[in-house]
Amino acid sequence: MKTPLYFISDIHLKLQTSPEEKSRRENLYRLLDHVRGTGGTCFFVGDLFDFYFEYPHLIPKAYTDFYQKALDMKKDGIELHYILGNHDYWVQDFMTEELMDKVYFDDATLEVDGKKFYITHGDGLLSWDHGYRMLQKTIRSPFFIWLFRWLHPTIAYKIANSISKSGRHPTHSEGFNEDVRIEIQNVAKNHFDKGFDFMICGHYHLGEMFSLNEGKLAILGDWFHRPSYAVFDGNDLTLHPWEHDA
Ligand SMILES: [Mn+2]
Repeated sequence: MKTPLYFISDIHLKLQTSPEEKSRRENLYRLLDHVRGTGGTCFFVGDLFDFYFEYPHLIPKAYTDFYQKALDMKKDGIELHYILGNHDYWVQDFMTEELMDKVYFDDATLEVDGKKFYITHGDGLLSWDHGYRMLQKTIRSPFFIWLFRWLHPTIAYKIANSISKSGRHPTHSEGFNEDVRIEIQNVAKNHFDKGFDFMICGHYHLGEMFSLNEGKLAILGDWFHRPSYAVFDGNDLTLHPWEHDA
């Protein structure tokens, strides 16, 4: 796998266009152009789309410019890896065969330049979140997906859009974030004890990096408030803000 490896998550490309969304995408595409210039590899660590549900013959049109960007990157030999999140789990062969080089329906583990990576979107990791894990199991089950696919796409996307609009991007209390930090750090220490060097996690929108035991944990940020990315240069993993005017 070609270094540098870039990791971004929680971009939540929207189904609805707006001036803000346009400028968010332009900013993202500047980073993707940068990645392209380095000849490295790009990892999307979940929730790339605010909602993605693919049908055997249909894909959502709201992301056309992204598809184009991804295909251009692939043409230049940039490998695209996609760990699915809780907003974009429902991919089919357009995503797995056409757009991405590799799609991970579960956590990803890999070894590059002698370093071992554990990469996860991270939803369902919190020990107290039993209700969420049950919901996750349900909406990822083949039966649920089969059932949802029978809805007319306009209705399916309307439902998804209203759910997405209601509970989106709550700013968590500092107390909650601190609980999350402790919890994910414990998960990471476990992986480091088993020989992993780096853990990369999305979903919690923190944009923070921690050195623990013998390893490093990156909890990636979202692309609403402070866009950021993590990069592995072949030796070390670091986290950086990606500014609009950088
Ligand atoms: Mn998520």
